[in-house]
Amino acid sequence: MAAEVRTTCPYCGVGCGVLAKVAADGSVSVRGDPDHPANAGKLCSKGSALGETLGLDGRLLSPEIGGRAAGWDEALDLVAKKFSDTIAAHGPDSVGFYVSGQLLTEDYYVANKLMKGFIGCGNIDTNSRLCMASSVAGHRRAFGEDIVPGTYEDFEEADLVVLVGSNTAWCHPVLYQRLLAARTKRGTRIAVVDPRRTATGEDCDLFLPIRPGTDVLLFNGLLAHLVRRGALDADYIAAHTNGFDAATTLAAADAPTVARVAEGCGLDPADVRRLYDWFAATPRTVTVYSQGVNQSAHGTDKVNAIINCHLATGRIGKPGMGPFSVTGQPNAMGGREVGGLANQLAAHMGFEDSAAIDRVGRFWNAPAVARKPGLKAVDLFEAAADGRVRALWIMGTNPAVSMPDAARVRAALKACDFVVVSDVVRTDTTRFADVLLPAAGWGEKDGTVTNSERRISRQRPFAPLPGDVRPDWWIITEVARRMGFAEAFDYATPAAIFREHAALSAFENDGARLFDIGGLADIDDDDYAGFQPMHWPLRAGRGARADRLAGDGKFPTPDGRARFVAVRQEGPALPVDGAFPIALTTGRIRDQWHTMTRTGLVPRLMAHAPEPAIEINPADAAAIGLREGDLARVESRYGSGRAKVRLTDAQRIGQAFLPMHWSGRFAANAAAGPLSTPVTDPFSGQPELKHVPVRIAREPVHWEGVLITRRDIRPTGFVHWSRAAVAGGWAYELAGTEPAEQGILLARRLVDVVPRDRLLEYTDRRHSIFRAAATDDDGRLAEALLVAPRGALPEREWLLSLLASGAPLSSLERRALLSGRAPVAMPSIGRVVCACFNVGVNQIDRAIAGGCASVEEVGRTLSAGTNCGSCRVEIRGMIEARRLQAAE
Ligand SMILES: Nc1nc2c(c(=O)[nH]1)N[C@H]1C(S)=C(S)[C@@H](COP(=O)(O)OP(=O)(O)OC[C@H]3O[C@@H](n4cnc5c(=O)[nH]c(N)nc54)[C@H](O)[C@@H]3O)O[C@H]1N2
Ligand SMILES: Nc1nc2c(c(=O)[nH]1)N[C@H]1C(S)=C(S)[C@@H](COP(=O)(O)OP(=O)(O)OC[C@H]3O[C@@H](n4cnc5c(=O)[nH]c(N)nc54)[C@H](O)[C@@H]3O)O[C@H]1N2
Ligand code: SF4
Ligand SMILES: [Mo]
Repeated sequence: MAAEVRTTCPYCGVGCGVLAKVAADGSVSVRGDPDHPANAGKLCSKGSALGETLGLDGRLLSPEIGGRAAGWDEALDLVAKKFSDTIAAHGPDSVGFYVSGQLLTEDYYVANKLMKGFIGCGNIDTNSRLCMASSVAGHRRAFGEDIVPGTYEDFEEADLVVLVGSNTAWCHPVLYQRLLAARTKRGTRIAVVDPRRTATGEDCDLFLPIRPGTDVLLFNGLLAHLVRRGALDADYIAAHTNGFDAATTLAAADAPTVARVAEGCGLDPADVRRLYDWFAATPRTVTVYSQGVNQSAHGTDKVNAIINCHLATGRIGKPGMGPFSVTGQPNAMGGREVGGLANQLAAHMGFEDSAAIDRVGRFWNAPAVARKPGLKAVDLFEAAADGRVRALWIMGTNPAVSMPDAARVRAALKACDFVVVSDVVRTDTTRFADVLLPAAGWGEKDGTVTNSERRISRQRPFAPLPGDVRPDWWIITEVARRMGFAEAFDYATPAAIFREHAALSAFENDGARLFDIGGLADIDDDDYAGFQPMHWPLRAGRGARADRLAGDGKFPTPDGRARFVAVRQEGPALPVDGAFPIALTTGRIRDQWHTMTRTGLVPRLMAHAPEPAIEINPADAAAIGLREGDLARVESRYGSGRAKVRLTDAQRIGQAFLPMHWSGRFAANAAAGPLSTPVTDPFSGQPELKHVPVRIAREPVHWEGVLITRRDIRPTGFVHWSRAAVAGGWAYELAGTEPAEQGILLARRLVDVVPRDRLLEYTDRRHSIFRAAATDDDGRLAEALLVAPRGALPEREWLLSLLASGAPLSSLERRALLSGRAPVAMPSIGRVVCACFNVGVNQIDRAIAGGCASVEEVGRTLSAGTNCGSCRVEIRGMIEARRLQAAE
């Protein structure tokens, strides 16, 4: 049996250690690494399904030029020539890179060095612009450098954890489970500030359903309250900070009373007071924030409003205390360290300081080093649209889906003269590539990532590179060599790149930059191979050091003091109005990762939420005339989309939520990107992805269909379709506004390729019902298509079980096919709640009815909730609902 390889999960910023093992048949199994300090052996539903995402279906296996397969030499020569020619004709500002937190630090480092050092332009930006830019800007304003002072242990050593705009239960599940475990032990209080009652908000001690965009007011009110109560650390403020008076004066004017805050934030004054009292009285307080804070037109101010409260109480960098920005992507932090943002240079040095620019230029031996920031993501695509940027290289991100105003981004990709895309699979973005470069994916890549708590870990390969696939660092350095920069990009291994990156962080660094990993500048190949997860900083010759930063009150500003930033609550950049009356927010669901390129392939990850759904409050739905399961049309000023309606009182009246995940490869038109606004925060350039005014209407659906098939197809011509991976193939949901007879004709085209003699068909014209089924050579189910008027489709669970079983059909089953119904009744497990053990809502219901009165008892009976724990909140809700029912 092959040995287990120690690597890191490629999903969220928790950065869990993973042990991967390849079996003799090539299948890969994973388990949590018990020795990794981030997760101590735990994995969430996504992490534990990693082994199921590694098939070669859809993989890019060779370079392509204009859609035809090409060799590496030809593709690399062309990329280098087009970039060089464009720069020669139009200057360095006419090219750009758009990169990603999916890249490893070594990939990121060479991409940044090529653009900023040798092309001599700042035009390299990253999808972290959509993710962490406001935190970066807020940290730099307050601390002078982009530092996250705390560690995950602070979650466990705190007495109060305030989660702001963070659905930690679903988005950082293993960290959340650590918090819950600590709560059981020490009685930690958890407060959640989120407009929606998320899974995180379901299980907390205080839930504040804040009016979207008003977090500055809430935290200004807190600062004013701390002043009024005298709950300040006056010594700390005097010794270690600047700007206290200006910030508190503005906060007091902005948020003079609890009543005013409650009114502005749409909250119950008693809840606001409770939060303030808890905060004032609890030294060990951690305030955790992510996209509800960052993705806002006022994101940077939100970050500083939070940090101000921690500075005022001296609660930074000490056990159980601190503001804590949890990062999204596996290597969002590594990208920030190398300078992957257009307004950063490298190794936490910026463009403000000409000495720093010279220093980086000297270190790289790069005479052309960029002297000014480049274009940030939204502006970069705008420049591609209007011809200022003529050659664009996209690596490891899917902007045709994930950028705001995505239709405009697609138009920009079409308009741009030369578009290169490096990706692992085909995506909505690769369709626009002039040159497509097949990159190594997780399990093949080799390098480092940094998680939310500044811990550097290794991603290690355990599978060979398939086809002609190459790692990103290799692709980038090959292009650099061909552009004439061979000497500066002469690396044989990722370890060599890492050493240089470490050396740059320490270069002429007398302690002014906290990001210093000079202690690793001489790491040899063996130590790099065996590298154990470590926090930075790791200075040369410093030996043991504290894991937290700024605990001594010293900050990387010129005078060593942290800065209060005076902020004021601004009105919404884009208020709702009569034409677009609903405030739409977008974000994540439990088992999907971004544009679904990996998690969308795993049946058990699709089962929790198989269709794209817009969540709205029943009162709004009633006013619009929408019922559960209807198809809604959602329109903003930028674009439109369609999704199924999910009614929930977790959503407040006047607000709606759409997941960001469903790309054009998974649904006709259900992406959040085209609806979202490109309005950005003035300091960070981060777009306001959490708020856009929309209107919602009911689509008059006349027919619905479902196609269960082994084939991977892309339906066209339908008003709506979406698909979910199921065991053995795919299930396509179809819906249309045309009369049902027309729907039948349209849907029937999907099985046109099936040989006539294979296809069994049944038509009931009077009721507009159509059914078709086909078996393959071995007599196994290959296709089943059911079409019926709205609401009249039979259950599909039986057909799905036939596809999953892969066994030849019995004659009884074959005869039953056209009824669409099982020949013998089978109990349905219902919608899957526990993705780890594939346990459905009906099974849990039955277990509760049978006497299970706690989440633990359900776990003992069905195993549900006993692995990653992400579904425990939902199970608890079901037990609670049953108890209330019984009491009525
Ligand atoms: N399952 C899963 N996990 C993931 C990811 C994934 O795709 N899937 N992606 C990873 C990445 S890259 C990221 S960046 C993180 C994101 O992790 P999170 O930030 O936790 O996730 P989101 O769902 O984007 O947004 C969080 C919450 O912000 C709330 N919100 C909206 N507007 C406001 C507001 O004005 N104020 C406040 N206080 N809250 C508001 C939303 O209702 C939402 O519940 O998740 C990471 N983890
Ligand atoms: N409306 C709305 N939009 C959002 C958000 C939101 O909340 N709402 N959130 C934003 C946030 S926080 C984020 S982080 C972004 C994420 O948005 P994207 O970055 O577009 O999302 P992914 O699906 O993670 O895309 C990563 C791509 O990289 C490829 N890939 C994976 N590993 C590698 C690799 O090693 N090398 C290469 N070359 N390719 C690789 C994958 O196949 C995939 O196509 O979305 C943003 N967009
Ligand atoms: S919490 Fe889940 S997605 Fe995040 S790193 Fe850990 S296993 Fe991966
Ligand atoms: Mo993100």
